[in-house]
Amino acid sequence: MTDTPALNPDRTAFYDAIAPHNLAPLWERLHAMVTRTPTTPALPVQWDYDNVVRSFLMRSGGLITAKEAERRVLILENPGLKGHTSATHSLFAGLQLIMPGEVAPAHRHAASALRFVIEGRGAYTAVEGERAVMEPGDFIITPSWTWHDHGNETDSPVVWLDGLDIPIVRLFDASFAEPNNAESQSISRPIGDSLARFGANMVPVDWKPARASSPVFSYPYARSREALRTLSRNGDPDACHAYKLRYINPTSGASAMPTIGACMALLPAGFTSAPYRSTDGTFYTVVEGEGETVIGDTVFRWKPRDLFVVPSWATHHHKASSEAVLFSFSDRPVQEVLSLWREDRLGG
Ligand code: 1HN
Repeated sequence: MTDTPALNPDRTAFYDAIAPHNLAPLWERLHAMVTRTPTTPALPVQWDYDNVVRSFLMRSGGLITAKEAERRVLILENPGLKGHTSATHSLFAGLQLIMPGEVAPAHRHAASALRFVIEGRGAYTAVEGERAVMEPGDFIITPSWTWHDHGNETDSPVVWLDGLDIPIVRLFDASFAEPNNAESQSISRPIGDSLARFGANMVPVDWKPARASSPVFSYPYARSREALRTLSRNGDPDACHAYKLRYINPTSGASAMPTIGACMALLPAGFTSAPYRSTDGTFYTVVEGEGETVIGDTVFRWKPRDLFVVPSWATHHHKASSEAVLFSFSDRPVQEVLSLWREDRLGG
């Protein structure tokens, strides 16, 4: 590849002449578009939940009700993508607050959403007629076009991380949304029903999948944590990932939702990961422990409930000062299906 040709008056006049006809010269743009390695406007960024974000979130609780807001969410917006309402180029992240006695009304949309419970316990998300009661560290999905509403019948605020594929839906101009007639959808199945049907390495005999996403809506933290604890006792950690498990659709082994992949990792106390990069810009939140993540020249020190972004292809490593648990999500399943996903294990 050669450098972009220098501007000259004849060429400028030519570009001006063709522009009204909806024509443009590729040779002026080619090298910015077809880069040798990934470039992204997304920046490494961190949010301190306990000392910064939490008080703003609670203030928003006094400004607007969940009902009026429809969803009372503070957007975790990447400073390199201002105005884009997204945390990475392809994924939205936000923190949703639901106060005691509130309901976030039922709706459905083409976008898929994950919830990861940050603070408080006992609120619920209802998905397709089944409530999931939320505990810190639980991973809950609302797949594309499924009815969902949230409610908090406890006496404390509840906060969760929302991750949505909104920018992917926007890329394809494929957004649909619909409100439900009822504020809360009617409950047709008892709590725990989907986990009993699909979460015991069994499925109901003769069951056929109706959609690509997981029929399990709630992945309780207690189960994920126990699996990681056992893994960490049974073998050596991976050099780049330590002990890392991927949330799956148990009926297919694919990611829980086709557009968003999510994982939980346990880093032993004192563990330093080998440098790593991958094409999926990744959103992290800290569930347990303290440590730091070094992204290029940026060092983020973290503690429970902190949130941070590792942009696409940014070389990074983690250091855990105490035993730590990290939850993360990215667009990796989309990139894999499109044969775009790549990783580099540097020194691991
Ligand atoms: C949404 O519908 C929810 O259903 C949460 O809880 C966050 C962010 C952008 C667009 C729609 C929800 C959202 C959202």
